[in-house]
Amino acid sequence: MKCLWFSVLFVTLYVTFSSAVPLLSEIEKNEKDWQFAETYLNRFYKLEDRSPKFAKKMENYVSKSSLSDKIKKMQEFFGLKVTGNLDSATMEVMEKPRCGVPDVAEYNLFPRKIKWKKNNISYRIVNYTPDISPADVNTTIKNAFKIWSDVTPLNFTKIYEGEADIMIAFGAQEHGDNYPFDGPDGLLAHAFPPAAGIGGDTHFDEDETWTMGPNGYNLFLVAAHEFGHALGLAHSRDPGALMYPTYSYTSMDEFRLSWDDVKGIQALYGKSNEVNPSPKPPPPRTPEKCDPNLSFNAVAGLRGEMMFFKDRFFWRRNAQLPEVDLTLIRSFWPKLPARIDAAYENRERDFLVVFKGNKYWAINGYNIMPGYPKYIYQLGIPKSIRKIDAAAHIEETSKTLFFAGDQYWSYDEAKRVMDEGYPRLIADDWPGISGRVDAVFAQRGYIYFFRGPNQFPFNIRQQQMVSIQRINQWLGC
Ligand code: TQI
Ligand code: ZN
Ligand code: ZN
Repeated sequence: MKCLWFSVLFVTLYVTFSSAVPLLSEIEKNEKDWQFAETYLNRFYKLEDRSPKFAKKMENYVSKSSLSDKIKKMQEFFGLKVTGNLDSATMEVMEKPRCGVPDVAEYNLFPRKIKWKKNNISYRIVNYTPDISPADVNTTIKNAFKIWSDVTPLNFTKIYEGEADIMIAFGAQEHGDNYPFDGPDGLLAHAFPPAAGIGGDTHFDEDETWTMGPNGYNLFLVAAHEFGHALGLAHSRDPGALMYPTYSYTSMDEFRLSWDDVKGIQALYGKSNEVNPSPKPPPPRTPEKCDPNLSFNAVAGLRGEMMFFKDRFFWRRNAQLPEVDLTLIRSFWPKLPARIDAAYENRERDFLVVFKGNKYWAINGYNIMPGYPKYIYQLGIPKSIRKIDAAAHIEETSKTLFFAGDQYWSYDEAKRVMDEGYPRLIADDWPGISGRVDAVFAQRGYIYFFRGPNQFPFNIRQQQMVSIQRINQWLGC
């Protein structure tokens, strides 16, 4: 696993983003590499303003960073020599296919697997934020430790005086460790890797607004992430992991450590030694784009890109970019559910429509339009239909097709009513497509039916299927 020295990395990050940026040395290869690198780095090392609140906080980390900074960040992440230059070793990593295999883990440990050499770890809350009641801070910190003790042999004990292994404090600007905070935005918190003294200590920036809910910064989420660092975890490349370096709000009772987080912490401390653990669902795994058994929940266009929805995520495919981008649905649309049933884009009106169960949402950009969610029966789908399987908008006719079971409906977007004579059997009008579908997508005279790992492109005008293909071809596999 690629390793990161917290202090070296932290200083590098801090110095990198605050000092004059060294000019890039002569590009060792041709212009093509330069453009490839820029695309790669913008794709993988740029915190766009997706979760409006948090990304703004990170902007002094990223938006001021030039390409050289992004190259440094990428070199740090992959354990390469940090030069900021586009050297051959760096190009080699960028060109390596990022196509994962089903059990790849993306977590990272600090160098030499720094860890606590004991299982009983003490913590002390040295002071409190005025933003949250002390009782709620106590509960939140206890819960943030519990997510890690639940999956390891670790026990966390709170002490009220003296030196604990993990000293927890709120502070602003320079607060005693030469890693000053920076006022609102930017740094939110930091934690030192396991070691005596300052090791494990975790500090929260008092200039942030700490909350128990979705506004400001959720103390539970940030603390859970920081305690991952305090136990020896660096950042993960898995966008579904708590240790992935991007904030996206989840309520405490919905929160689950990802499979990648659990694998990472158990690589350090082993599994929980609880004798009769209450049966718990397995930690959620992030879908692998090249998994031969992959299936989609929904497929839709979005402003020229394609969106492939799966579980909590979507892959975003831009035909101009070499790689698809895996993102948490909630980092774009915090109020949308995971595991959606169907989605389509109405390009004429520039909105995306997402379906789950008997509800649907109309989305414009990052915003859910007022008055949503609505109920699918309001579109004219019978109340007996509890959910739809797929939806596709056909631009040429401005009709939207809804698929449920072995039936489908045609909705006239212009008149905003369901067409007469529906539902019809899918098999009658789309020969070769028998039974239910996972997702449907229409573009340029073709309608693509997705079922399990296969897709069935259909030529609409000729009313015939043209081939059977694997769905992960869309994801570059
Ligand atoms: N603080 C960084 C962090 O805790 C400090 C840091 C930067 C770091 N690079 C590191 C720690 C590498 C260990 C290894 O990640 S932060 C998040 C995010 C921050 C960021 O204020 O940027 C969270 C604090 F990005 F994951 F949301 C908490 Cl949850
Ligand atoms: Zn500090
Ligand atoms: Zn972090």
